[in-house]
Amino acid sequence: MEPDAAPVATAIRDRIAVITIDRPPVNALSTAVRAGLLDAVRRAAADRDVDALVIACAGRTFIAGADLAEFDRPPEPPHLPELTQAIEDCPKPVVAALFGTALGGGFEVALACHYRVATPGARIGLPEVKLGLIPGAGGTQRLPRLVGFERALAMIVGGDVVGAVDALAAGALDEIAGDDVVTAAAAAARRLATAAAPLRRSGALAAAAVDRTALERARRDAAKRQRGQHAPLVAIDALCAAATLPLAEGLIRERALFLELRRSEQAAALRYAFLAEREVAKLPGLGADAKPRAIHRAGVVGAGTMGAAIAMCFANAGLPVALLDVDAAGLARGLENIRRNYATSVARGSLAQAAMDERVGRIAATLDWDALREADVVVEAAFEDIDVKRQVFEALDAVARPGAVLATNTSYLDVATIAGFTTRPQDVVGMHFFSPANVMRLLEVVRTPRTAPAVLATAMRLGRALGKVAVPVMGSDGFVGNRMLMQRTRETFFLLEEGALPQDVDRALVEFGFAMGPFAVADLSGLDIGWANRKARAHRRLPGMRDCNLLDQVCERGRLGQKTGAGWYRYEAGDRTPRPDPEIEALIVAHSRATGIERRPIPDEEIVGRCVWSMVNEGARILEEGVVTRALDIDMVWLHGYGFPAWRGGPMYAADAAGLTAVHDAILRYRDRFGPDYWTPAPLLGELARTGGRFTRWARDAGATRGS
Ligand code: 3H9
Repeated sequence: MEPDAAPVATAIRDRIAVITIDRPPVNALSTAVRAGLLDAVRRAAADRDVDALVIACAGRTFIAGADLAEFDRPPEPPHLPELTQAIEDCPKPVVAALFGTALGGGFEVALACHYRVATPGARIGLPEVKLGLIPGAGGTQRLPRLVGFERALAMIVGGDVVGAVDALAAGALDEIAGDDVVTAAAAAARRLATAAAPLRRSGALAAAAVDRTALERARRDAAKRQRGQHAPLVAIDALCAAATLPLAEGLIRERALFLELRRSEQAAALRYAFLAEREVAKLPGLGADAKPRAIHRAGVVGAGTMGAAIAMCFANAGLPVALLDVDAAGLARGLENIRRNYATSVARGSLAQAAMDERVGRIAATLDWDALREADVVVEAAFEDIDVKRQVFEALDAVARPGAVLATNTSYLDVATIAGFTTRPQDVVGMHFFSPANVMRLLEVVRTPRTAPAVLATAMRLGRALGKVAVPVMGSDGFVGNRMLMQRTRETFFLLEEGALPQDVDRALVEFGFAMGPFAVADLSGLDIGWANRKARAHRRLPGMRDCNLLDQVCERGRLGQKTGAGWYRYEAGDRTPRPDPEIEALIVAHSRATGIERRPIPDEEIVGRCVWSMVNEGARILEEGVVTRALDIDMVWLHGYGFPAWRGGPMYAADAAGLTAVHDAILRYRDRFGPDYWTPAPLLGELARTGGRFTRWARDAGATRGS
């Protein structure tokens, strides 16, 4: 399509008007598309040479929804409900030809049609809640009339996308055609035009009765699984309107609820998170020499928990992978872990046995470095020790083919030093996966000053192919995530010695929206990791700086978390529920007494403020130092690797939303109370607070309009 060409065109074939939307990339319903489609429907309805209409799309998908780019402005006419009503009211049959992903407003357009034909691979859904919205063009009123109250609840409140076969069985589609969906839709349109039966209008169908049990269950589930989010509960209200009000009134109610959410902070944050997830893949400032290299075969060094899970990532993405360990027993354990992991998915029904066999078959376990000779990329996941890394990278340098990407999964070690163990530092990059690597979406892609642009581009594209959110970062101590986490962890320990208990800190942060509290997370991953790290970093603490050794005390008692039945909490056999433990309380209280700290009640607001703003202050330094170039890089790290609530956008977005003057003031207050060692505001934060700037905007215009 030419940039200025009309996005909607009509072709009349054998008295069927095929109206085609052509607005790359996803045929979103911009104002021009809505206007064009409304006009095309009205014209075809009035055209004596037309018996029926087909709504189709060019490109890769049917309409994927309202145009998110327009959501920062007030809605402009023609509004989508006007369009969907015009389609439903059309006196001639209107058939939707669905393929790709017919989502949100796109599926609402289809729901207003009188018949829906889809390709077998089409996926449909109303995922608005994931953007902090509800369907705003009849989706909450028409879908329950087609598929029943309970099914509509599941689809709209969960926001999940459904395949064509399931959608047909549920009644959301009328026909699955071959891949020439437009021809099939035209045939259906012709049939309807000649049939004696009246058109089936979704809105005219009888309202679905409210299923009280399903309703209560949906409310409970939403409060638990989508904790803190408004949209799912509002969606339930809109669905109740569908069951209790006539269509016209239900539509008015839906629209009012939609418009309220459209203006909400949660919707703005979720929209930011959605767009940032796409933006993060675009690397600013990479030249033409940054062409990604092809990856057909992979290698992983180290068959421990991390290495085995990374090998699974490759196998899941369809890539053959050689998994090397120098220890036969370790290799066997790694393979066993892989099998067990897949078998759990098979038992749960989320993976077919045949798919498991195929994936396991892609992983070739080996003790022989020669097996890595053909690999286009090798990820090292060996022990976190610089001498071990030296041995691995020298061996890789000797065996890997020229041009292979050599990646390290190190969490804290210097990637540039590791690159220096090879004769090809330009091919070395960090690929920092998060545990469990086969589940967590975050991948920090760590470049050094010597990493070739093409290698960075390769690692980024590979990350995406593995289903990860790959975030480009410069080598720095702890990169982005762990570096900020260290700030928060420190504050959580200080809070304990000042008066809080692990359950208080966890509760406050879970209330804030974190998936889990930091102490429960530490118990889950094992306290020995943090303990070893603390010991390794002890020499960096300057004399006189405040330090809290509670973690040492807990670990010295053999309490290493869930795996030992006790950590910051206690656990009952076979049960992962963290239970507050009087022994921990006694230990903490005794520690406060011994260190002369008078315990006090600490309000949740202070817990959250100290935990989150300490991270944001570090995030500002990370930006300032150029470890990342955009605030959204930091936000993506926290959303996809550390359970930061998406509806708060990420720490840097949340700071912007709170107002950087307020954040700066809070940090100054903490500095006055706790001293400057940990609470000196980052210069960038000070500058943005003074000039009324925002991290997210600064990042976008980095350099040119710094501070705007
Ligand atoms: C809604 O419909 C409200 C209505 O109920 C009520 C109205 C009154 N708008 O994800 P990808 C861009 S709310 C604008 O990388 P994929 C995206 O930014 C909406 N742009 O591809 C990217 O741009 P770029 C309900 C959009 O193949 C490019 O398309 N709909 C939109 O992995 C490719 O995207 C949804 O929530 C949009 N709506 O996945 C669906 N969507 O190339 C949201 C995408 O510049 N979209 N873009 O980076 C998706 O889930 C996925 O994008 C989709 C394609 C599955 C469609």
